[in-house]
Amino acid sequence: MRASKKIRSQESEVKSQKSEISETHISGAEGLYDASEIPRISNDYIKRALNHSKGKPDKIVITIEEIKEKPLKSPLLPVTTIECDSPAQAEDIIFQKLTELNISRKTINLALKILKSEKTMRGAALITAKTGRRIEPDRERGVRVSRLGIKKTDRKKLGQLLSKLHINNSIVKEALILASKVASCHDIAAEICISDDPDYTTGYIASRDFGYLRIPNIKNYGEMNGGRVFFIRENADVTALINFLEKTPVVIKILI
Ligand code: WAQ
Ligand code: MG
Repeated sequence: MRASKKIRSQESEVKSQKSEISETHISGAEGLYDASEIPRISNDYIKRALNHSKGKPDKIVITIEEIKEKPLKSPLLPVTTIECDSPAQAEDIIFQKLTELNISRKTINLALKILKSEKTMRGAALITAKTGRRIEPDRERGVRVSRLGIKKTDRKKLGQLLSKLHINNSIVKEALILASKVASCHDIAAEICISDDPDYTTGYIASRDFGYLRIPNIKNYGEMNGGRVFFIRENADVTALINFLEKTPVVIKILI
């Protein structure tokens, strides 16, 4: 599902007084489901698009595609919530954890700049971990991870697991499934995510090394910025990587 709204942005140059129409991203969601679940999920997605803290969309697109290949299986990342009282403290934690994975300070600074930009993307930015090169082909859109899901029995287990941690909601569930697919890719060293929803202030960093690390107060309440950045190994095959993220079906397994 993809929901957007047209906005009229006044051009800055005074001599040309024309205004430009551009589309702003409101909300998106994707998943792998049984055919019998299509009506219910479509309904959920439409409701979500129509009741979003970023505003009312004027266009909602639902795409439904049959998947013929057998999905790959990847393990669910372990979940931890760390104590964090402010965005400044969050940055300290981010630098500490990501530099331990040999991601350079330059790269982390660039990632934070992207996540703080008021121009939000629909997908994720890709940056090389050491040299801090931006490598996604479309910098406005980014790379949208899709074709990811969890089987019904594991979905139930996931609900129980998250209930114990008092975070059993669809925001955490979907983010955790996405982060688990992303972390299963060996060319990705880590991910950082800040929601672009003004009323959701918990973000996360994730990797195969330290799992899914939730960071409360990663941004201040009311802020509209956010996004995702994936830190990529220098010599990664970028085309194959993007194809995996966007096209390869992956089902997340709970191994407990
Ligand atoms: N693929 C790539 N990037 C995405 C995708 C996707 N499928 N979905 C969202 N993004 C990017 C996009 O730039 C959005 O603007 C940004 O991430 C934030 O998306 O455990 O709700 O859907 O409590 O607002 C984190 C949960 C919630 C933390 C993240 O993200 C927790 C969230 P949102
Ligand atoms: Mg959002």
